[in-house]
Amino acid sequence: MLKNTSATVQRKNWPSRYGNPEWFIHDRFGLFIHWGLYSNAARHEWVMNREKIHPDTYNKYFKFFNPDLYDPKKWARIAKSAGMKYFVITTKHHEGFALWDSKLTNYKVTNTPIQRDLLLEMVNAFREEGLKVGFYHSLIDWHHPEFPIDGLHPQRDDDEFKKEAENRKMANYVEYLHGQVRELLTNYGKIDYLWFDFSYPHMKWDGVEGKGADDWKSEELENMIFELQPDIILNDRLDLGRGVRTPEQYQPSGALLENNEPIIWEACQTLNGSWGYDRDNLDWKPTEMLIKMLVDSVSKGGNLLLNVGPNGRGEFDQRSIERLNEIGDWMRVNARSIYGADRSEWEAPVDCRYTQKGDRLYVHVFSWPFKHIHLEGLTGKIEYAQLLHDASEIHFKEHNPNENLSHVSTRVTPGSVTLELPIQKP
Ligand code: FUL
Repeated sequence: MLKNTSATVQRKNWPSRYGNPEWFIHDRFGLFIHWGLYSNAARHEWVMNREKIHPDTYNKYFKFFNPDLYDPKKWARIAKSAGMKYFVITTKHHEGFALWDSKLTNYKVTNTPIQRDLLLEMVNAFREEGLKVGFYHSLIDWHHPEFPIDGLHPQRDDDEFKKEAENRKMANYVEYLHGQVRELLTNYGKIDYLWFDFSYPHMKWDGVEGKGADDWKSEELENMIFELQPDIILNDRLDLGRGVRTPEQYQPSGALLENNEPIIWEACQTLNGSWGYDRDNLDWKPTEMLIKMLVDSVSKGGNLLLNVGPNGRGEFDQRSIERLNEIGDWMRVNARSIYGADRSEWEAPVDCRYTQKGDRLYVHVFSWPFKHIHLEGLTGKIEYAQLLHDASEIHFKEHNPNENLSHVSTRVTPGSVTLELPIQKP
C-alpha cells in the first residue's frame, strides 16, 4: 500500500458525444464470442474466404445449423465465474449470416433448423448474470447480393461470378448495413458496446483501394447509433479515428497514447489460433499466458477481450472451459488488482507489471523465483506490503536515496525498496 498517491486516469481523447466509458475502464475484462455458420465448418471463421467457397456450397452450413445443446445461461455463468464483466457476440460476421431474427434478410438464424432468435436468448441470459452487452457487427458481407467483389471477397478469382456481380451497388448494401444496425440497437434493449469489424482503406489490389469510412457512410452510421443508444460506446473500426482502440492478437509495448494522453483501448485475443470454432487447431494458449495478457493490458491502461468459439452444437469446447475456469480461480483472489485498476506512474521491474488502484500498487511477478525484488523510486512511499492471495505480510527494506550502496548487489539502487519474497511460489 502506497502513501499519499493515486493512479492518474486521464481520458482526454474520448469524444465527448460518445457514451461514458467509466464502466468499460473499470471492468477491464470481457468475453468475445465468435459464433456463426463457420462454427459448423469448424476450420476458422474465414473459411469461406480462405477456401473461396461459393455461396451455394456454403449454404450447407446454413441448412444444417442446429445448435441443439445451446444453453446461453451456462455460457453466461462460465463468463461470470471467469471474472468477465461484459461480452461481445458476433451478430453477423463476414459470412453475412444474421444470428438474430432480422427482417431485412432470409439469411438468418430463425430460418435454420434451430428456428430461434439465439441472440435474444443470449442477451437475456448474460444480462441476468449482470454482464454488460456488446455486439460485434461485420461491415463486410460476403453473402449480400449487393456487396461488391473486392480483393478480399471469396469470389475474387471467379470470373463468371464476378461478371454476374458487375452491377452490384455498394449504396444498396450500405442501406442494408445501416438497417441491420438499426434493428440491433432497437430490438434488444440497452446495448453497451458496439464492435464494428472492419474498414480496410489501406489495402490495395490491382491498384484498387479497399473500403473506408466513406464507403460505409460511417459518419451517418455513427449519428444513427447515438440517436438510438446515447450511452453506447464504440470501437475504432468504423475508420473515423475514434473509439476504443482494438489491438488484435498482440499486446502493445506500452500504454497507448494520443497527443501524449492515454487513450482507451482493448486487446482482443484468442484462446487458440482461431476466433471461430476450429476443431483441429492445437495452438491453445496456456492459462498462465492468458492471465498475463490480462495483467499486461491493465498495467498499460487497457482491457482484455478474450475470445471463445462455441461449436456447432452450441457448446464451449472443453479446453476453453478449462481455461476460463482456471482464470476464474485466479480472479477470485486477484480481481482487486484488475477491476478499477490502471497503469501506474511507477515503472515496474523487468518481467513484472504494476497495476494501481488509488493507494494500492499491485506488483505482478511474471517469473519466479526471486528472493528479493527491487522496486525503483519507492523509498518512503510504501506503508505496508503483502501477498495478495493470502494477505500474508511481505517484509521490505527501504534504501535511503543518499546511502552509498556500492558495496551491495548492483541491482539495488539508492531510493529503491526491496521486497523480501517467499522462496516458494505462492
Ligand atoms: C478480424 C476479423 O477478420 C476476424 O475474423 C475476427 O473477427 C477479428 C476479431 O477481427 O479483423
